[in-house]
Amino acid sequence: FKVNRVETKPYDGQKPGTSGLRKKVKVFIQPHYLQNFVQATFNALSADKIKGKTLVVSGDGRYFSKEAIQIIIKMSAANGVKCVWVGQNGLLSTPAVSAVIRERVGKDGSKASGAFILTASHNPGGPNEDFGIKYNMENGGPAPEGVTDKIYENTTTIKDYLIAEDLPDVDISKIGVSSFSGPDGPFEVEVFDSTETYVKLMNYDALHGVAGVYAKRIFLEELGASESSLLNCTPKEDFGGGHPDPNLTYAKELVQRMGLGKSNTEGEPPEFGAAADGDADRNMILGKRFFVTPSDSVAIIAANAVGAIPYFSGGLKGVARSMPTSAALDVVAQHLNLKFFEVPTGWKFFGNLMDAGLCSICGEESFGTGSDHVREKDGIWAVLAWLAILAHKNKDNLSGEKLVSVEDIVRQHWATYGRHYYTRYDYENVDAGGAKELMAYLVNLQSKLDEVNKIVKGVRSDVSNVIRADEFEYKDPVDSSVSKHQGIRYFFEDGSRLVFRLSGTGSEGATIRVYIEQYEKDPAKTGRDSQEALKPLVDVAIKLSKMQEFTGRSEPTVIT
Ligand code: VG1
Ligand code: CO
Repeated sequence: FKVNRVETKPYDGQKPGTSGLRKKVKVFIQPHYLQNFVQATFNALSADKIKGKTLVVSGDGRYFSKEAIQIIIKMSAANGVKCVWVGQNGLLSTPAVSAVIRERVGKDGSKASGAFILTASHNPGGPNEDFGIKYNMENGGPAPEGVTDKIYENTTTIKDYLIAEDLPDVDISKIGVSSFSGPDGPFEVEVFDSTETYVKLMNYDALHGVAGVYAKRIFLEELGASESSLLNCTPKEDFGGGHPDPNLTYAKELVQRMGLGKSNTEGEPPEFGAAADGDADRNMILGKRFFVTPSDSVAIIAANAVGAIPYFSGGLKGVARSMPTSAALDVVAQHLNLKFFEVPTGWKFFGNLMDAGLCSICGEESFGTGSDHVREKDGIWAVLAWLAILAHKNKDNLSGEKLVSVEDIVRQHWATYGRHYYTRYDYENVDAGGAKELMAYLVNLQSKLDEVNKIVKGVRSDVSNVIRADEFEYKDPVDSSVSKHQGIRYFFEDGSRLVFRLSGTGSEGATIRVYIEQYEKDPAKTGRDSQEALKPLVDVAIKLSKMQEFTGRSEPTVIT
């Protein structure tokens, strides 16, 4: 093949957000749009990460993925990449890509140096919905801000990109190697089984020992034998028209089967249910008629990991959570005397801690949970971790007579550590100007606690005083890089907290997220309905932020 240099002009707004660049498909299919971003990425990386190296390209299979994969293959060839690995049909979950970068070894003994992941995660797909792309580094984790800033900078000045236009399209539906010859020598595309590396890793991490009993039972006997245990397990370009986001709103079908929805008429629900998002890095854990809050989930996994999960038998190096995630994990870290870190929203901040051996388990309130087996959050891993814990709690009870249920485990946890009532209100697709004004208003207000408390007391006299407020800023303890403006926090005297931030994953308008949290230590009071328990704080949050004035919204779009 030959290398073509194609002239182009910058597009506005190619700034990677919390997790890569996400835009409407209509935006992505504009001439040179994807190409600009891919070349900007190549240019942001040093030559030793590209020339003669292997890259992974795959994703969640959403609409436009197939075309995008062919373009990236041709651009990789032209930029001196030696080999591109593609999961069969272009499908690899986000954690699987991470596993492939870290574990998979090519025929010549070399590993991949990075990956383009094609996903917009929990955002809907299809011709009128979202597409997305992000770059992961050689550690298997998302590119750090230093790199994404550089990519963005490059997109604003780009003049041309390199592509091998005459390279034929590769059939990505068939496993095998295609070889080509270019100006720099041979170039290969290897299509491989999407599940191989990841499944091997999962076997090692979670299915050893007693967990295997449950895994076999659930994944082989129940799931394997009866298709009815699996919902929506055929990947579709538009996710069946739904929101591929595992929460109580969008995973309706599962929620009803677990006895949580309104129409629970089909008899006894199963003991355990779980859902994942489009790229399988998120998870929702459900017990029979019971929802596990993601912030509790990571705390419970951390509290039980040693003993229940063989991978952690040597102990935990430390734990970490994103800033808006509840402090349930903090309490576990204190009790177990573990290193603890609070990072900004988004998985890219956990990777440094893990690479430095400071963190074994981490999570986010947004249905993300993971460990240092890869450098992404991992939905299937979270499910296996829960199954391992269930198995462990029931290890003397294999007849299942006195089953310790998901609900029992959570309630026991609350009894030991106290409960963090938690909810998140999302105001999606609000006017970007209004959202900015709201945030600016809160930043300003944050420095005037007297005024804040006057407002708080005016709304609800039964809510305690705000004793501290700030705009969250993070200094990475490993590389000392600083991330500013990561959300506004109001801390209350009784340990409650309100957090406001703007989403960085949307593709239209702005999304305001309000995170509401209240700590209850008294075991007699940990069993309340969370929306009811949090009502006073919710009222305060809405009034304090002048939500209705700034956005015109009287109700959130989604409550989780
Ligand atoms: C959201 C979540 C964040 C998560 C990110 C990517 O970001 O809040 O916790 O890491 O999505 O998840 P934001 O900026 O919209 O709040 V995924 O499953 O899209 O890779
Ligand atoms: Co995702």
